[in-house]
Amino acid sequence: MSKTLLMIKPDATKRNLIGHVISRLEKARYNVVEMKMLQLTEERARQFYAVHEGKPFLDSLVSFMTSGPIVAIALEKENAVEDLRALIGATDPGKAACGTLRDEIGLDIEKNSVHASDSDENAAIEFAFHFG
Ligand code: 3AN
Repeated sequence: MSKTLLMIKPDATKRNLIGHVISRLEKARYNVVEMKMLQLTEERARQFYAVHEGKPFLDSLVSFMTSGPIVAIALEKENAVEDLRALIGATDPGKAACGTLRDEIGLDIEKNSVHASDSDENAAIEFAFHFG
């Protein structure tokens, strides 16, 4: 078993898609091990996306991620990180494979509904960020 971290972003919480996303995760055999709904501050959002410092989309991304509540979910399954990246699809919903979460509910490259850790190392960092 390995762990990964998923966030349901403000565009999805606003459209009442929390239950839908969790249902997709559970059907894909993920165990929810920790979960919380929260509002990111600008400082915390900048900390989370520190890797994107200097990118032209960072200010807009921080503004979006602080525009409403998010849900942070720690998940457990074999091959958790890689399988979840496959389940959510490409960053740009317009390019996400058919049937992936971002293809299904993502709005655009910024408002793409969900975040998932991209490596075991980042999963551990992001788990600590949300759950200590
Ligand atoms: P992913 O979430 O697929 O790992 P990252 O880590 O490259 O993608 O980007 C983090 C977040 O930044 C994305 N989920 C998206 O909301 C936003 N983002 C990435 N690239 C762009 C872009 N070119 N324009 C606007 N927003 C972007």
